Amino acid sequence: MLKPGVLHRRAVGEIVHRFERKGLKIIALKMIRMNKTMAETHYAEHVGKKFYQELVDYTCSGPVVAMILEAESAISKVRRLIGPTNVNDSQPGTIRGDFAASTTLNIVHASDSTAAAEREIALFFKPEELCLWDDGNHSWF
Ligand code: 3AN
Repeated sequence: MLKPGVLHRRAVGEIVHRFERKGLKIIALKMIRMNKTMAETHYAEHVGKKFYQELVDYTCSGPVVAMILEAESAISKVRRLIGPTNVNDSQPGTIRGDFAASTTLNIVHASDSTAAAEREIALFFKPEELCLWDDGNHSWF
């Protein structure tokens, strides 16, 4: 999920490009405005932490772009592309390393497990919004 900071930086295209360049396949993509209930559901595990309120407010402060990326080991591929949660550890060349100066406002979210992906996909997408497709005879990646 590309958080409002990505829209503010006019960087949606560049960040989506990084995932595509790696060979991840987009099977769902949409822009939405998250409301407080949705953000609180999404970040339920962080209730009570000192950054929680700022995180929820930030996530609701503008539109986000939600997408489902498919690949073998997609979770680890995506998390390596985005870089660690703590922006002081994220290397240049990663999305957070290149675009984020604040850990709370670290501009992208990615599922960190299959269980989280299933939960988050259900929160963001209706089943009919997924577009499953294949590369036919072309094995580009
Ligand atoms: P990630 O987004 O890398 O999976 P999570 O799920 O642990 O990390 O945290 C969700 C979000 O909460 C992060 N993207 C970040 O915005 C914020 N966050 C997590 N840990 C911290 C922290 N120690 N200080 C400030 N914000 C944090």
